[in-house]
Amino acid sequence: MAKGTVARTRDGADGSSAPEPEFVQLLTPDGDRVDHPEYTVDFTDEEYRKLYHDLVIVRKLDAEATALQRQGELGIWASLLGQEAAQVGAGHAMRKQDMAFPTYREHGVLYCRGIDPIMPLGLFRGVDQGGWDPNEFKFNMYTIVIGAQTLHATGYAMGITMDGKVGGPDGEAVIAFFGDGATSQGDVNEAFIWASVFNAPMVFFCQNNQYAISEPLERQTRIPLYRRAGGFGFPGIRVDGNDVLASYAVTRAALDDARGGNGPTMIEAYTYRMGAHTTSDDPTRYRIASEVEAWQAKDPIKRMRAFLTKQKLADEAFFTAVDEEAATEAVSLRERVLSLPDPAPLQLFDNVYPNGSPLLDSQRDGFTRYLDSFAGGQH
Ligand SMILES: Cc1ncc(C[n+]2csc(CCOP(=O)(O)OP(=O)(O)O)c2C)c(N)n1
Ligand SMILES: [Mg+2]
Repeated sequence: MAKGTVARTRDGADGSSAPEPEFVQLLTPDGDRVDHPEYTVDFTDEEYRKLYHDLVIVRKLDAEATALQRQGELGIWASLLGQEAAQVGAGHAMRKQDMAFPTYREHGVLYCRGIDPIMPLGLFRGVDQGGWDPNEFKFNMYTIVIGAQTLHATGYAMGITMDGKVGGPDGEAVIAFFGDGATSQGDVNEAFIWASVFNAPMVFFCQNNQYAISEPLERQTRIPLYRRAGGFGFPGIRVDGNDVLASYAVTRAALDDARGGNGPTMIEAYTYRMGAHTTSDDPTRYRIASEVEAWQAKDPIKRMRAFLTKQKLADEAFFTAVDEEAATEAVSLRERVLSLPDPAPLQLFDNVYPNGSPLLDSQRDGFTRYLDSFAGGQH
């Protein structure tokens, strides 16, 4: 190499043409259980089945939401198709006292937190501003502003430390979800620094689904994302994001580490966004079909089903029952979405500030006069 030139490695950073990246994997795409020197899981048979159950339900509800959007019942929908294992693994890894800060795509984590799946649909239908109580479910509101939630999460995690709730198995930890594209945001890099220097009880969970809308990963980074953490002074680890067992094991260990006072970890869940960015996007314009097909072979649900079958942990009757339950849940979701009432126009001004504000009051007065100007003045 010529003097002064820097070796540039791009391993894993150029999408599907790259060799399979190194990551923690406990379940191969064929459903075979493999060992890892540091990570393992110890589920009961029932718990393995529950993971499969949640993967299937979450995918079905997501498909129903996409259909509802296509029929004009939602304004937009951001599908999690392909990312179920990353999310269900991480969702189950959280302990009750842990707090999550999601993006707009974390429907799988939301489901694992016990939140009614109707809640995000109200948001995407434009009839409410979220619906769930973040404190009750320990799951913050969806955040559309890319990366912003990582700073909110870090501030929250620093607060946990100040409240003396870190240390020991009952300690609290925080997990922030974000995408590969978000790693290019200033907010995320600032969050890394704050979390690092204040040793915050944080897990940064990056779902690398290979795209930020149409921008491929190679436009965000020249090194694997998990290696960014090292530069900020905390560990980074890459996990097979289509392997629910690995996602669980790695996230559980990182959260326990954080709650024990050992500071932040970055997890890169290596996965793929099988659908469009949102229902407003057409991915056929910027990626080729063979890439999608290659990822289909790594499907998170198929491999868990293969595992359950090979291990004789479930039979056809079980799989059919789960599919039937998912179908019933989807019908119920659809019915409930269609009957969501439209909010009164002035409700827009509720819940903005706890004690109101003069500016908001004048805006509300102006909007009231505008509404009154219509015949009948009904609002
Ligand atoms: C601050 C900010 N800039 C731009 C956008 C527009 N935007 C919405 S989603 C998105 C891409 C995010 O990609 P990634 O972080 O990889 O998450 P993914 O959607 O793939 O889950 C962008 C640029 C935004 N919402 N917020
Ligand atoms: Mg992405």
